Amino acid sequence: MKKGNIAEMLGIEYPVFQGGMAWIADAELAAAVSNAGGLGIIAAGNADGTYVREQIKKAKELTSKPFGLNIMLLSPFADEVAQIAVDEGVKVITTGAGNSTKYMKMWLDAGIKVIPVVPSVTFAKLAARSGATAVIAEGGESGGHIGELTTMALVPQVCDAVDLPVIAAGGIADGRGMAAALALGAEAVQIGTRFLSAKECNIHENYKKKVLKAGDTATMVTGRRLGHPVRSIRNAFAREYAKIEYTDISDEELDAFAAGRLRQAVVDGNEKDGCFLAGQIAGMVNQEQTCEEILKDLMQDCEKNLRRLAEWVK
Ligand code: TUI
Repeated sequence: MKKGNIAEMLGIEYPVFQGGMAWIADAELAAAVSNAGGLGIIAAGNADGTYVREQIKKAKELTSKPFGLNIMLLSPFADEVAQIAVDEGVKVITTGAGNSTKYMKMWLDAGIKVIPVVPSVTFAKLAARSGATAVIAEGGESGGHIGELTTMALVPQVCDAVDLPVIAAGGIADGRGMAAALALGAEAVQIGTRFLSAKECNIHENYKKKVLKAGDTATMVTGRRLGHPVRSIRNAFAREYAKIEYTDISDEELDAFAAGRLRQAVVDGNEKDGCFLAGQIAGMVNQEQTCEEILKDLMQDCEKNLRRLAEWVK
């Protein structure tokens, strides 16, 4: 398959990014994806600078291939992590959950390729105006913090709106989804949920089991009231959050109710109280594989489907 501009520009073999999943995407997962030919991405999430620096150093030891850093802009440590990325010579930054404009000059001056996640055309245009290298158009099928649009509706509109490479994310787990994303105008895909099942993914085994067991309607969205809708696997915590979300509970109490839940899922594997972020595609993730197997399978399946689609043309 041809590489496309963005894969060429980043020096990666396959046009596949691994989603920068907070608490989950550590140096080991990112390096495994990069070693397998994709773009592995370390997630800074809500972690402080010390943790992020350590992970970057570890990834450099584990791979000689390019890898990225995802900066979650709602994090209290975003400013610190933004500077560490520059100091450590990170090559690619993706951003999520906010507006990256304020860091753009500093990163671009350092020669970093900056690829914001955008949930709408408005934010795609803002990213383009501020000098982004490419944008990741992420539909609401994704796990974690999501926008309102679906991948199907968002990706072609972003492709039309900006003159930048577009990476499609949200609801993509196999070669059919990847071929569909290319058809919508994207030139690469970002995959999160499928990598939850990777052998190199260090989440608690209860988390993995939950994803492997999940069906098509296993996820739900909570958090709209506070302006941060989040998709996770339905469990006691998610049900309880949904139940209290539109009562007279204060914003602070609601925030406090959700605090620390992702850690409880990822580290403790607490099935009742944890928040198990996953996308709608979880129903299609049914086996544990290495990152190399996932990428090989994805690329073979994508090519097969692109050939199948070519048969529709007379
Ligand atoms: O960021 C994600 N997914 C995430 S972040 C996360 S951790 C979290 N912590 C606290 C509250 C909420 C989440 C778990 N999963 N995906 C990328 C993404 N970015 N989705 C949506 C956006 C986004 C939203 C608003 C990007 C820009 C934006 O701009 C808003 C503004 O006002 O600038």
